This record gives sequence, structure tokens and C-alpha cells, in this order.
Amino acid sequence: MAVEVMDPPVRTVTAPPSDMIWIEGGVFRMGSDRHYPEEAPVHRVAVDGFWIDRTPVTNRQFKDFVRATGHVTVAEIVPKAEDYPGALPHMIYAGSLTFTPPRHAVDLRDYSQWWSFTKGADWRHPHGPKSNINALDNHPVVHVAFRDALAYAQWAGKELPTEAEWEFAARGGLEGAEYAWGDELTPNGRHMANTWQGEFPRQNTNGDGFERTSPVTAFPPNGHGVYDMIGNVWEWTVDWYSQKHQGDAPKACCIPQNPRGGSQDGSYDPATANVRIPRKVIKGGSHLCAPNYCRRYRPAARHAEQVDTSTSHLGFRCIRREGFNATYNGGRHHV
Ligand SMILES: [Ca+2]
Ligand SMILES: [Ca+2]
Repeated sequence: MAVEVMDPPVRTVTAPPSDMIWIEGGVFRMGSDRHYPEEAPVHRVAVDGFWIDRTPVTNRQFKDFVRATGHVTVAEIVPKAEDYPGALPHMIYAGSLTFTPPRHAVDLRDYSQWWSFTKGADWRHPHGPKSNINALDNHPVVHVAFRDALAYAQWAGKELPTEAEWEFAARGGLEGAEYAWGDELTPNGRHMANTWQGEFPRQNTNGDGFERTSPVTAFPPNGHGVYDMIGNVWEWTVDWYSQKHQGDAPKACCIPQNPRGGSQDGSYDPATANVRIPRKVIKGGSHLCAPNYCRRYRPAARHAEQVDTSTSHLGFRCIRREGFNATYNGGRHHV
């Protein structure tokens, strides 16, 4: 007997890998009026639904990507002198920014007291040439510049999130809450993300159990089932940085739909006028965010990062939008 088979409905998106979570689109209140000026004002934004990685991209996943493509990260390449006017020739070498706690009290305005550009630091050597990632397979990859994140996303058949998409996913369905899990940093004393306890940058009392990065599922997921949006490592977004958010739309008709951040021209750091390196928005804070220094362990928090910069506390995760037509490379992307 002949069985009539109906054609399945045509979808432009192939089934996403199992390590992604669907975020249903909607309108939300982006930003915060209660913290740093760059998070204000709160304004309504609409985003379409999308898939997001359950966790930040791990060292194991990045290793698969490098093995398959031969990709060389920005931190592994000696920079061109002409891109860094004023830099002394002997200062131009391949490396990345690493964190070292100072031994004495420091001026919190002077981040050179705890950040240093370390020769030979890269994703395989997070603390410099003698370090390795042998025991860090499930930790987020770090020391990746924007273009490294983008190359990974393209290889995985994915994209990088906008700031609005990232923040919407990070909020976990909790409208207007301070944190990804509610309004208290440590509800009933429980640590919900890898941040910094103690007096940054000298004293890390390690209350959450991790002095540096942590395995990507070490802390509870948010209401959407997404891990590590807050803390552990900052995450790249595709949006150019702007000093403030746009104002709230006067009417519901005019709420921005899938906003894409500021302009490249507006993203340069006014404090370093001779360095013309544009800056992207990074989100979520890291294991170095402390109550006394940088309370950016919140969905609304944001920071600017030059596209060529890589650090020991900055990684990324990917998303997939509906209608995105990349060919997913057949399961090469392991969980
Ligand atoms: Ca910690
Ligand atoms: Ca994070």
C-alpha cells in the first residue's frame, strides 16, 4: 500500500547542534539606570528569536577549530609597527594581556598595576610561554581577539551575538532584575557566577572556589538554561561601542528591532586619540569583577574593548539566527 509522504515545511535554518539553546524573541528593557553611566538609559528593545551556545567556547572546542583550519590567533602574530605609533620597536612582539595580582596597595585607577602585556601569552599559554591548558579543556578559551572569535563562528556555521541579543539571553527571562538569577549577588550565600571576592586586585579570598577561570558549567545556568553568561570571562559581541544607550522609544511602534549598536567611527577611545583601533562591546564581566572595583557581573553591564586586544579574562560564545544560511559543518563542533 502506498503511503503518501508530505514534504516537511521548508526551513532556512538547519537543526542547530545540541549545545545550543533557543531564545524566544521578544521585547525587553535593556540597560540599567542604577549603575555605570554607559549602561543608561534603560530602553525597550525587540529581538527576534535565536539559538545561543549553552556555554562560552571552551579550549577543547577552540582546539578542534585550530586543528581543522590552522587558524593563527592575533596574540600569536607579531604586530605591525605602523599600527602602533609611539610604540618602541623592542616592545612590539607577539603576546597578550595577563593579570598578575600586585603585592602591595595600588591606585585602582592605574590598571597597569595588574595588567601586563606578556610575551608568548596566547590561548594555549594563558599565563605566558611556560603555562599550558592541559587541565583546562572545559574552561573558556581566552586570549582571543575579535577576529579570532569571528573566524571560529564562521567555521562553526554560527554568528556572534549583538549586545541586545546577548543581554536578552543573559537576563534569563527575569525582567529588570539586577543579576542573571535575581536581585541578590549571592542569594542565601550561594555564589552564582565566577567573580572576585575580597579586595581587588591584591586579595582574592576565593569564596566561589576559583581564583582564575572555571569550567564553563561550574555555576548554575540562568532561567533559559544558559551557563556562565555572567562572570568567568567577558564575551565579545559584534556591536561597536558607544558611550551611552539610545533613549527609550516614545511609542511602542518605534521600539528598535534587532539593534546593532553604535558606529565604528564613534567607537574609538577618546583618551587615546593617536590609536585608531575601533572598539566592540564586551559583556558579562569576569572572574576579576569585584564589588570594590568593577561591579560588571550583571546583564546590563558593558565595556569597550579594542578589536585587536586579547586578554586572560575575555572569551566569547556564538549564536545562530533564523534565516542564517551558513552550512553547518556536520558535527565537527564538539560539545
Ligand atoms: Ca572567583
Ligand atoms: Ca561570561
